[in-house]
Amino acid sequence: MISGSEVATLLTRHGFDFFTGVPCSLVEDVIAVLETEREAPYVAAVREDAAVGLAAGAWLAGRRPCVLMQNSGLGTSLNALASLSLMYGLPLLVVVTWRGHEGKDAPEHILTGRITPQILDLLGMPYRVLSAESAADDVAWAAKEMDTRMQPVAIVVPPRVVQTGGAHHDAGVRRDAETRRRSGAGDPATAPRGDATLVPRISRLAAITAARKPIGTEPIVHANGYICRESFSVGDRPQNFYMIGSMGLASAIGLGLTLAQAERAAVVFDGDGNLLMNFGILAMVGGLRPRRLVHVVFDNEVYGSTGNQISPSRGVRLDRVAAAAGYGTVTAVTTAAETESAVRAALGADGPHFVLVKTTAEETDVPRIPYSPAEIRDRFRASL
Ligand SMILES: Cc1ncc(C[n+]2csc(CCOP(=O)(O)OP(=O)(O)O)c2C)c(N)n1
Repeated sequence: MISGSEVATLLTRHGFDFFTGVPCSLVEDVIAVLETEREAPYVAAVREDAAVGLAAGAWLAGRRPCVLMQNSGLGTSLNALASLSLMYGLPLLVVVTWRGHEGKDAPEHILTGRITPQILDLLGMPYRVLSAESAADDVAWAAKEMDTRMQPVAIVVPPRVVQTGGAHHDAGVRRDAETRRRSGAGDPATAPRGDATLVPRISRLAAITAARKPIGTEPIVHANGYICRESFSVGDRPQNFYMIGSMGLASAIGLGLTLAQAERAAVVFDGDGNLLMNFGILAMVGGLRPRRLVHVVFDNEVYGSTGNQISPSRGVRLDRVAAAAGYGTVTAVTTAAETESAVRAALGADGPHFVLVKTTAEETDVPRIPYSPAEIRDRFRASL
């Protein structure tokens, strides 16, 4: 195996000087190093296609860009790659992780894993599969190839080629401290107005536990990643829809539920990264104003499920954006008691409701969802 910092060094040595993307745990150690690059720190993009757009702008302005993404994000960025990078001929290195490699992975990765090389072939993007032995050659090849062809090329990263887990815990602790510092805890003079009350105090698990208390038989649609898993560990029920893929779409599913059954409350347990990937949903909710939608966002200011990379929510009050978009009620809370009473109030009144729960980046060791996607689907639908 090769370390994350060795990969980062290879990239910078070959002149890559603009890094962006959406994280995948297979390259968490690489991103952890790139986030601390002095000259050009990794830019957290809200979607993979936005990252491809950023890279286009960076190349036009004289940089040598690299986008890091999970292969699920190849789907998200197909159009940006086809009708921006490939059409204009904008050089770019896409580092794509290969989840679902050899059919061994969580269900959401299997199909995309099987067709990852074909997607690149269909797009006409040359690629190499990274190996620890050939890594230096692979990066040199990519740098040369994208310049001579004037187009995007890819390096595909299978599991167990780049070390992972080295940066995970430290990053969470470091970012919690940084969050407190930036939010002005103990330093009211530097706190942005109104933000001092939003110092994270509880873990996401404590927040999910509190939010679950007032919920009876109402359906909950969970965003992918640890939000699903921690809520499952608090208590499983057929009315829990566990989104194990399709990052960003839990809110859309919840909106669909309330549009189809307007009298029934529907709760969404979202993450900041998930919401940012589908930010336009706020405008749809604001425009459609479904009365019984309760949109709860557990905002730990990081992509917790993939290694605690900083998320853009750090600098944005998501609750204020929701208020501006037209939600009926908007609350921002930081304690378990406030979380419980905000969700209780939302369930008992007309909305649409938005509850922002600021949480720490702490993560609990919880099991994966044991059900197949079809089981999740069938018991959830029957419960409605
Ligand atoms: C299109 C796509 N890109 C990347 C991923 C990898 N991924 C899975 S969960 C996750 C982080 C979710 O972040 P957030 O919504 O903030 O929840 P948290 O894990 O922090 O609780 C990411 C990046 C994915 N599943 N799909």
